[in-house]
Amino acid sequence: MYDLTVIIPTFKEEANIAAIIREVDTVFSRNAINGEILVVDDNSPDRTIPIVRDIQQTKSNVSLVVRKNDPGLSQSVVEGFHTAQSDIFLVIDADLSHPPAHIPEMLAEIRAGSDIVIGSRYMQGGGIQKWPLKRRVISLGATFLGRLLFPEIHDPVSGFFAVKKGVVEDAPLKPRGYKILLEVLGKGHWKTAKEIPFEFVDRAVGSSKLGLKTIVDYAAQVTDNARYSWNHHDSAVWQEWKKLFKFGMVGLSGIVVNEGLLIYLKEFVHLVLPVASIIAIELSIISNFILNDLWTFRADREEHALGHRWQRFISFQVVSVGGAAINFAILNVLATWAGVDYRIANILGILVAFIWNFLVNRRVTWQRK
Ligand SMILES: Nc1nc2c(ncn2[C@@H]2O[C@H](COP(=O)(O)OP(=O)(O)OP(=O)(O)O)[C@@H](O)[C@H]2O)c(=O)[nH]1
Ligand SMILES: [Mg+2]
Repeated sequence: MYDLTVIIPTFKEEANIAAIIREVDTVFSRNAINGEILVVDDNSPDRTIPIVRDIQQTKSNVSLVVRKNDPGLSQSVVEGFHTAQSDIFLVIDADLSHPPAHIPEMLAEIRAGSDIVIGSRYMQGGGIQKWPLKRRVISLGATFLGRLLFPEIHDPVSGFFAVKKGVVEDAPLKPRGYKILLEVLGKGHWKTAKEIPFEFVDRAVGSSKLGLKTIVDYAAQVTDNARYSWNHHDSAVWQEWKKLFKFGMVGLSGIVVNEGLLIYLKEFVHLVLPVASIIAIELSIISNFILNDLWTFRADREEHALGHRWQRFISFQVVSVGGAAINFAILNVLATWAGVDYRIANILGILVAFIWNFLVNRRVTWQRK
């Protein structure tokens, strides 16, 4: 039994396949990893298959699956999951875009307890070298769509990731298109995902297969995962959207608290408006915090990185002031300079502030360890 299986999906990679196998194998020996290299090829018409067969003569840890039906990158990776001879799978492109030097770190994170480890291009320390603008825009669009499902994950469509066997073993994956990670996140059995930054290197040789069909397939895949979560309430997507919904309900309750207190303090306590308003705003922030802490993010309570309720409160307070400033700025800029009706401008301001509040509080105030 191997420690790890590195799955390399290939189609027409004769220019890269020997180099990627060599690099991965070097990383294995330098780090004392007993690893399997599993090439899953879609019956490439070029020399990819004979090259791998040739390497197999001298390296017993290199396996090859040649697929004849239902070609596709995601399908090949899933076939790799079912063929691999270990309990940890790591998927890597053949074209040297994903540096094999990160493999030991990803393996270590899995061993330390993460169910999924993602090589991330879109977090601090990560990046993409030499991509034309068009590719960047398409990739950012795909990433944005993916983040609607997984707001916590910077790069939910990376092709460089590791998973425990148990995550995907019985998962009802519907592999199609390019973004197999999204499918694994949407339908796999996992609790913890860890991202590590890496620098994506554009392929130097060989041909790219990205086309319009890829984009259409991807949109269908996102929709399918959203639908799946609607029927599977233990899925990561459902859990995340539940938090967003609760956060929204708490926000609405805050408006009621704010308005009610304002009227009470002004009419019955006879405070002047600015004072009454400040008190009403602050108390609604406090009540929002208490409800979010006890209800919205209750499921994460054992795992808050800000362990003390006071730390979370201070963070929430700062983020809320930022949200109010965003609301104020959008209202005034749109209404004063862009001629937008102030009531509509305010609704837009509230919406943007709400999204800000949710995303930042999710990532900071109630971030998980
Ligand atoms: N088995 C299999 N592998 C594929 C298929 N399409 C792409 N691959 C492999 O999947 C990996 C990623 O494909 P790439 O063509 O590099 O995709 P990309 O990185 O988005 O685009 P470029 O690097 O610009 O080509 C590479 O190892 C390809 O050989 C396929 O249909 N079947
Ligand atoms: Mg590539």
